[in-house]
Amino acid sequence: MLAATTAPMERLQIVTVPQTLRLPSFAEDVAAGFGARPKRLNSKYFYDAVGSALFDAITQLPEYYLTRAETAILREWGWEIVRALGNPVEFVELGSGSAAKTRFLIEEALRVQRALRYSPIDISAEALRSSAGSLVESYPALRVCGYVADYLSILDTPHLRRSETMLVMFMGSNIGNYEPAEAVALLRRVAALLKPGDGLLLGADLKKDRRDLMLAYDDAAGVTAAFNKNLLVRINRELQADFDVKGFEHTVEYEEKTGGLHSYLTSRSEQDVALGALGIHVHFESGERIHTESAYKYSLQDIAQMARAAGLSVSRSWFDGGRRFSVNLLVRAS
Ligand code: AVI
Repeated sequence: MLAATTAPMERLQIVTVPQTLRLPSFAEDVAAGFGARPKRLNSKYFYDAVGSALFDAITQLPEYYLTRAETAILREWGWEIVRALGNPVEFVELGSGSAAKTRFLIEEALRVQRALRYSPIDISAEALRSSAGSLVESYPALRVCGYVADYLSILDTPHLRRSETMLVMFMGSNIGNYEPAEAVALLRRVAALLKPGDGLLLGADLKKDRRDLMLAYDDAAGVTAAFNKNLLVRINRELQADFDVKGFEHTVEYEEKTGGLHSYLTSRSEQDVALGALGIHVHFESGERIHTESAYKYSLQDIAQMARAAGLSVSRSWFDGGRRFSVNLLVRAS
């Protein structure tokens, strides 16, 4: 039990989880991606300091409805969401970022239980320290145990094994940036963590009119284009490459059948680029595309199917007023 007078810093713990699995380096991934046909770059590399700031700007754009719609759901239905599993509950959040939207759930949980433990996981120590610090300042009955870690690696460690009822959150349609088979594999690993009675809260963007989707990923002000092209700026800086960033265009394509919104960097002309650190030259034909991101959109049936394939089932779903976005409570399939 937390004494009401416990100082904020005594309710905050940050653990840095060492990477056990050796993941390919940026250089290795870039070399493999440019060696592949079609050429590709992994969207996880968007998020250097500039890319993270550009993503924050994207979330404020009039065309990018996702963050606003998810926030509206948590604001309106947070009370029902935190009561859906039974209390007391504790929260774990995969890829917590600023944790701004999580506040709605924290506040609701603290209405029905005296104290709450929240375990945010984020790869950025800076984002984690700043969000966790401000949360413990705001809520005297909140204890935060944050993990600086890649959320994929921490799933296989004992850090998240809890005896209390646990609500694991994976919000913001981050699931959509995984290929369908990878998304199921990821959910299966989360499912392995869940005890009977636990839940996974999954934010997932919904299939909708192609024009709205294309605009959300190719906004009029060009912020998403800059976010995409920043990958080339990063490669120039970190891998001593000589990309002429203006020589590439941000292009998007929506594949209705799969719900895949694909982003590319398309070469405006035939050109050769040197990647100094890799000791290679990469040739681009005019119009040749580098695939940089897929953002999958789902029907309710797609979400149910994905959950089922991971050994989970959808217990409840909540929507914003325009039914553009969904927040789903997944539980272990019995
Ligand atoms: C982080 N992720 C859920 C965003 C999305 O909507 O797929 C990334 C993004 N890419 C372009 N705009 C936003």
